[in-house]
Amino acid sequence: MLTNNKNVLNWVDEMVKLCQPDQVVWIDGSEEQLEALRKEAMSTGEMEELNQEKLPGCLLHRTAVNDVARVEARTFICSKTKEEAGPTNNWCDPAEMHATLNKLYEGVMKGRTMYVIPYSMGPIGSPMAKVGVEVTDSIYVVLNMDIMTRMGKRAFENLGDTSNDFVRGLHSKAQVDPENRYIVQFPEENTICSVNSAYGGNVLLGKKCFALRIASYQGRNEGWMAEHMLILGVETPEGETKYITAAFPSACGKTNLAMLIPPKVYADQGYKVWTVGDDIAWMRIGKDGRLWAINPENGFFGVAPGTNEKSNFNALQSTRKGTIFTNVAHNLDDNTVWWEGLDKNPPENAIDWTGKPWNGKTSTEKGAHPNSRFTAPAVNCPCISPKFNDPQGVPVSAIVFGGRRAKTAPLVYQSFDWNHGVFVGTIMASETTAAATGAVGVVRRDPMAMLPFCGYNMGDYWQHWLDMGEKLGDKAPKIFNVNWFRTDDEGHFIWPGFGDNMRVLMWILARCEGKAEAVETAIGYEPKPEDINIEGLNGITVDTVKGLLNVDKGLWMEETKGIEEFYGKFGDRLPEEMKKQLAALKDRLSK
Ligand code: GTP
Ligand code: SPV
Ligand code: MN
Repeated sequence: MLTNNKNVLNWVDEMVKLCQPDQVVWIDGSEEQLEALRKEAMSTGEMEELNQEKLPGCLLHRTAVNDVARVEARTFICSKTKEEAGPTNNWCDPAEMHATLNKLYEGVMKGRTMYVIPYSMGPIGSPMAKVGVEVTDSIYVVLNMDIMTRMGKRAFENLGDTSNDFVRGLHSKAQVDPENRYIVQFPEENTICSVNSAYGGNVLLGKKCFALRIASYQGRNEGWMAEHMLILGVETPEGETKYITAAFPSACGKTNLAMLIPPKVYADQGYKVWTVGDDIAWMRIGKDGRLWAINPENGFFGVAPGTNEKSNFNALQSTRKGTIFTNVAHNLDDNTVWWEGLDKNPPENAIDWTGKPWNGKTSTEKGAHPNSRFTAPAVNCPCISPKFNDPQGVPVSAIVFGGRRAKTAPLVYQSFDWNHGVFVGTIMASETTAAATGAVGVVRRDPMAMLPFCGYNMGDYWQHWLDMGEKLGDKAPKIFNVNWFRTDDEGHFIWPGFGDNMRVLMWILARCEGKAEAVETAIGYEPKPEDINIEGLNGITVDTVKGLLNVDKGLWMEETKGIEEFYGKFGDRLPEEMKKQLAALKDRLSK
């Protein structure tokens, strides 16, 4: 036992009685204990050790083929009332859900070990950090939580002996039965229950379940924000760093933007980019009245496919040691890993993500699952911010929303003010990706990239954004929207993206400092095409940028119909202000 906290001890006791494990192991976070668990996982085949010269400390894991992404249809917010969960969440009466779950958990760990993982979301000792305890029957979960959080005995330091302020997380892989898979948040009970999955976001309960679903609920009650946002810093040649947070839906480029390498035109001048976080931001108003952000995580659970030396050098570097790879291809020639988009030289002698022999030169099947991932320690990242562990976090100058839109959304635009910026966040839509099960490439509304992650009524969440803006007043960050994914008539991306996205960030920061001009359009302020720096870009002219910034009023009028329909679901929970904003947009479009 690592704590005297009665609330923790009582809850773990209850979980033991319910799940009936053969033994209970408290995870202290020591290297010795972790090494023993790695050895055990390797002996059972749950994990495979990779080439220790090329990839020291790296392991490979394959999940069941039916268990490769978040399962939104089986994810529930069980607040006391359906109204509180709102129209965008699956809901079930908490008592009924507990009854269903308890049947699945009863005796589920017979013959297994229960691991008790204390962890901190946020730097230990940070006023923003929060404690969680996850019990699980999966070593994969323990080893991933070690990378993704500050785990072990030190996590209890913040809690003390009497506090009840910790998030309870019960996970069992059970039989990995998709029919009985549940990912359930009980916001009022500070509790998460996950069963019958052993994949990423479904089971690393500190991540989406706690740091977004439960934390968004806590943030509303306590006056702060939990957002699906990366955090990056841009350092000028003079050594001053400005911070930007950005919310894009899953697999829409957060990790890539957070770790971008400045194009030559900026690197030569001495600009640098620093990564604070790649997926989640917790933000509160500081003593100076500005908005401050921390990354509650300690590692990156990143999309592998498409990651390469050129697209994301820093992410690739982050995965060269101490990393767990999930559902990538296994190159048997040198015992390393491969995925689509890593290089143009797929291995011939390999095992694909399903565990079958695979020849990358001749096979028409993919070697890695499109949602295959790496779990990499943040300390590995060459551009990790010196502020990464700062308990106060970093001050935010700009908030950026974005998604995958082939046509409608322009490369970049700025909101007229905070409330209009909140509106811009609520009308976000994006093409779906492989990060969740279901169809890929379908446009769906995804406000603030939080559709699958908001732990309460999304109408109230929008009101919370409005309230935060009122508190921040003129110290509020400026709000923008970007789209790297506009396509030409052949379906090719027009904008080069990746590191070149810095060209857009530079306009954004210039706007925050009042140093760039803008053109007023029906949807917001846009750069003059010549104000996006295209020096050194092949095939991109001022005219290309002009095209990327084009606002098609017809398409946008169509868009307002979708927004109206979506808003309609919220009834009287839709803030009046959003109705006004929509009416004003229609008005501007019709002029
Ligand atoms: P989650 O971890 O699911 O939250 O994803 P994410 O938002 O961090 O997305 P990530 O950066 O991992 O990128 C997902 C996919 O989008 C990868 O295949 C990238 O190669 C691709 N991508 C990222 N940035 C860009 C860009 O600027 N342009 C284009 N065309 N593709 C991009
Ligand atoms: C996402 O889907 O937004 C992820 C991956 O970051 S997961 O942790 O599976 O949610
Ligand atoms: Mn994410």
